[in-house]
Amino acid sequence: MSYQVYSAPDSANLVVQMILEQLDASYELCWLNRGQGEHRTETYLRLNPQGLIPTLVDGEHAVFETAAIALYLGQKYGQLVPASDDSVAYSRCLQWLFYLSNTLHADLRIQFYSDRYRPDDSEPEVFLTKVRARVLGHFKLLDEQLHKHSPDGWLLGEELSVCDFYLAALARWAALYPQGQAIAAEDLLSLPALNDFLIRMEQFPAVSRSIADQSVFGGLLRYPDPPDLPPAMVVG
Ligand SMILES: N[C@@H](CCC(=O)N[C@@H](CS)C(=O)NCC(=O)O)C(=O)O
Repeated sequence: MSYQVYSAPDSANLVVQMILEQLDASYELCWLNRGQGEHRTETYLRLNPQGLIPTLVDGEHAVFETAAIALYLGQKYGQLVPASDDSVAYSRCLQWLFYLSNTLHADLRIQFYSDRYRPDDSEPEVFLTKVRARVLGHFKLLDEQLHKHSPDGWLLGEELSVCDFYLAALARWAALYPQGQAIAAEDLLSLPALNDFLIRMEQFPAVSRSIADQSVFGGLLRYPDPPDLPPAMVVG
């Protein structure tokens, strides 16, 4: 049976799609038009009461939150997530997955949608500069972690995991959104282990195929290009 992934171009569904591709799972992308508020309809809110993208539907079961979907799929297939009875490896996976979700992705949302978070009396550029510096600090920490397993390893060590696909997408968006005001790609790529990681992640067909499905015809992860679509359809 095929999964349904509620999606918008270059949104967090990209992480889910890359994982499904890597697992060779059958899935269908259900596109929502964010410009027309299709992620806020009553029908969609029944699946994801936050009104955020993505949601994965597996038969009668709907799961939201990117990290939770990643864990659900990895465990279901017994791939890309260490077995839960290996408590050390499993806790390492949870640790980095939560870091990516609760810290990096959460702060990236502030970078993408700074107007929602910025105090009314603060200068937009000053606020965004602070947020970008915070986000870059998170990537530095991740670079140090990747460095421990370089040149052939991944975020958790020797084994590729869902965390790697999540990190790859977060690095792509960090250098892209908000368009014209994102972190400079050169700043991210000056982190050597991260740069090397992104080069290797770009080689996965699961990555290139999934990004192509977002209507992206140029750079994937390192010098990312936005989807070739009207801006209203593409917001972080
Ligand atoms: N914590 C959520 C964040 C998802 C998220 O930020 N989704 C964005 C698209 S990348 C979204 O739905 N944005 C619409 C909005 O914030 O109004 C998750 O990991 O699923």
